[in-house]
Amino acid sequence: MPFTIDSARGIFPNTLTADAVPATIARFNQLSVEDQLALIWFAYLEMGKTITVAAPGAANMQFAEITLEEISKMSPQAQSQTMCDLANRSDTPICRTYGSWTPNLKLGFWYQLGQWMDQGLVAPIPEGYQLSANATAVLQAIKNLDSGQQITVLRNAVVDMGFDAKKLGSSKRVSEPVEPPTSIAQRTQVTIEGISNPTVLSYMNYLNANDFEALIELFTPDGALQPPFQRPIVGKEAILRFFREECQNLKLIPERGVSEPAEDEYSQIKVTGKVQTPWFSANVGMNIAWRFLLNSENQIFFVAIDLLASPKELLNLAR
Ligand code: ECH
Ligand code: GLY
Ligand code: GLY
Repeated sequence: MPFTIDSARGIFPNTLTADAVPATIARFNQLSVEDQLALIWFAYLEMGKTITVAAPGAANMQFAEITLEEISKMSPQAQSQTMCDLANRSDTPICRTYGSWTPNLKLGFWYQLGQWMDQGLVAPIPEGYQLSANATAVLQAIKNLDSGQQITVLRNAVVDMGFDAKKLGSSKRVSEPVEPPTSIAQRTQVTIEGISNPTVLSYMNYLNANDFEALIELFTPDGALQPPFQRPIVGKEAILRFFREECQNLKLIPERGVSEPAEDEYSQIKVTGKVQTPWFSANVGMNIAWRFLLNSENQIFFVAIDLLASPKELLNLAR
């Protein structure tokens, strides 16, 4: 029986993903919006003691600038209300604009607001704000996660805010400019213990070089890519858009892998290693598994990217 995307999702079922992340998000979503904002503020302060966030580039922030300006001119009360609206996913003009942004723009927007709150230019979380008992417990749960899982919780919380992008339609999407790929002379080549498959090596090298046009040609026309904790993105057009909108300047550091034959002359390959996001660079390495399913022509029919439960999972290459 040939593979479907659904059956492909089940390859290497022994892979242990960081379920603490969706579990924590679910608990976070139960909190009042005041608690949500204060909790993120406290979590962000706490994390700032050990890891540094990189400021987004100015060119990347041009699309959020008008909204940030607008907020900076509001009364403190209106500023707090706007933040609550965002956490509430309300239907307001600002929440609609926010909903049209890619994850990086949303993160950059909050990065700027956080700076301004810190400097007293935008309404802060009230001094002495008391988290509810539930919020205190969720904050503690976040503190107990490893740094890669912590930033994933924060990212997902930020991405989910604002008006639901699905209700806006994809034509409204706003993203940062796509930079040209790294020049051939400056590219680095990965090596992966146990893996010589040229498609898998090219996948890593093209992504590291932001060469999305070459990268997408590694996929079958009906291929799919499944980001951590998300449904698969299906088809070359959608995957290419995802690469251009959400995958610039990632650093993939694969370490080891296994390759096995599968049905219908397919092959399944699992690779483990680290990934760095430009937001935290080498400060935070996320423990990642890639689960590839390649067809007989060595094209990618499916690849899942998983955030692993623990560093121990980096050594788990069992089927
Ligand atoms: C303040 C209080 C009020 C409320 C809010 C505030 C601000 C919060 C801020 C948070 C900033 C958080 C950030 C998080 C960044 C996280 C980035 C992550 C990236 C993960 C990327 C991965 C990539 C994997 C992939 C691979 C592939 O092979 C294919 C593509 C892809 C405090 C004001 C809200 C400012 C900056 C987790 C795992 C490897 C799937 C992408
Ligand atoms: N410094 C994070 C970014 O601009 O993507
Ligand atoms: N998930 C891609 C990024 O935000 O870096």
